[in-house]
Amino acid sequence: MKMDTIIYCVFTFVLFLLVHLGESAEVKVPAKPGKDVGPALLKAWEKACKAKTPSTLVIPKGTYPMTQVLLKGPCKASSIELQIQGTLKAPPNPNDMECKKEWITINYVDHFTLSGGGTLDGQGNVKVYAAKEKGFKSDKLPNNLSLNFLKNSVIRDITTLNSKLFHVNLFGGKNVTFDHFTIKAPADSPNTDGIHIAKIVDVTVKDSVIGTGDDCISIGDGLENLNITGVTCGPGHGISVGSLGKTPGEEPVKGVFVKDCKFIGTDNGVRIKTWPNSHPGVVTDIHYENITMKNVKNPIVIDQEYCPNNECSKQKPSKVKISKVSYKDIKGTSATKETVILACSSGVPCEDVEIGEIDLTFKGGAKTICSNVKPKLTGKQCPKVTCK
Ligand SMILES: *[C@@H]1O[C@H](CO)[C@@H](O)[C@H](O)[C@H]1NC(C)=O
Ligand SMILES: *[C@@H]1O[C@H](CO)[C@@H](O)[C@H](O)[C@H]1NC(C)=O
Ligand SMILES: *[C@@H]1O[C@H](CO)[C@@H](O)[C@H](O)[C@H]1NC(C)=O
Ligand SMILES: *[C@H]1O[C@H](CO)[C@@H](O)[C@H](O)[C@H]1NC(C)=O
Repeated sequence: MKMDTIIYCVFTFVLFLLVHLGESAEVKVPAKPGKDVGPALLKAWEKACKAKTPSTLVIPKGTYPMTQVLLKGPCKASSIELQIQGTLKAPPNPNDMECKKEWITINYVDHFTLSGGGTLDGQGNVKVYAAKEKGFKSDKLPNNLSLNFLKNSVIRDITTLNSKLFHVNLFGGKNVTFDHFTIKAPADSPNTDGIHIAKIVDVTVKDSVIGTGDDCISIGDGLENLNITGVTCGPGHGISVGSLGKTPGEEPVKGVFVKDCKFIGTDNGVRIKTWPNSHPGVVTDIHYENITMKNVKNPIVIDQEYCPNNECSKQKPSKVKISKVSYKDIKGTSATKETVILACSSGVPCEDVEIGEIDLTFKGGAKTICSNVKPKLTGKQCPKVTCK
């Protein structure tokens, strides 16, 4: 062989290595219709997680039952992706799942991506919801998707359907983004919060559609820096900070920006709720901008006497301090006359609340209710906001 042929071959080989090194290896999860895909997924995950090179696990198109799965990190590779292209179905009967576990749990992974355009069907069907209404212990019902201590991770192009409880529980970690995420459950399914987020820093939810029987997004304690943009919520109970103050030692909620969102037929729009007679807490730096309401029962709410089912005493005020809240460019229609409710705590009044341009209409006349707050008015408000 001539020298230049050898050089050419070596050169091509090195080039090949350079191109393919660092590229993610695609691994097809051997999923079979009618067979629990959980064990196959777990096996593929464990292998991918031990490997030093990044992998993409693919669950192909098709419908597969899955009982339960826990995917654990930390992983060795710099990144790992799970592409769910098909539909995964939870067991229809909650008794067939281990009650202490969630349906799909993903823990302690850095640079994780969940994508693929597929569907997670919790099968929390009408029967389960009816059982829950009749007192079936709801803490025995699994959440759909539980994401704990993820870092630098993305959940993209995934649909979750009819969870038996919260659809997504995002807990702990840093820098997680939901993008083109869809959640669907009936308006009358109890406690099926869309995404519950707590004790985490830097979260984005964007360009997503959430319809459910409880809060579309609920924000628990210890959340810092959350951006929600381009989200459509409805049916549901709106986007809520809280409820807070019920348990001792709650960490502050700091920095929530809700922008360019739509609420359609929801019970509330943007809401902050805290329990009366509560433990101390802090909610600060919460901003709402460019929000459209369509037939929303209470578009703007601060409720510091949140007390569903009379589970508490309203005799003592909430001790959760709310400050630096702004509402700008909030418009549309209300389904009740109480369009703006700012019911702050008499113990720790709200501070630094700004109301810019709002235009919320109700046939027969909209009104505002406020207590223990003196908002700064910076735009044109309809209805008029008068707080004494
Ligand atoms: C957040 O995570 C994304 C996705 O992994 C990554 O591209 C981005 O660089 C991370 N941001 C920071 C500040 O680390
Ligand atoms: C959210 O937006 C604000 C300002 O719009 C920005 O300062 C912040 O870094 C963003 N947070 C995330 C998690 O992207
Ligand atoms: C307001 O939000 C809507 C989406 O609800 C978006 O289409 C529009 O561009 C936003 N307007 C501005 C001024 O950002
Ligand atoms: C899921 O989140 C809920 C809140 O979701 C949490 O209490 C529970 O431990 C987690 N498990 C399930 C089933 O969600």
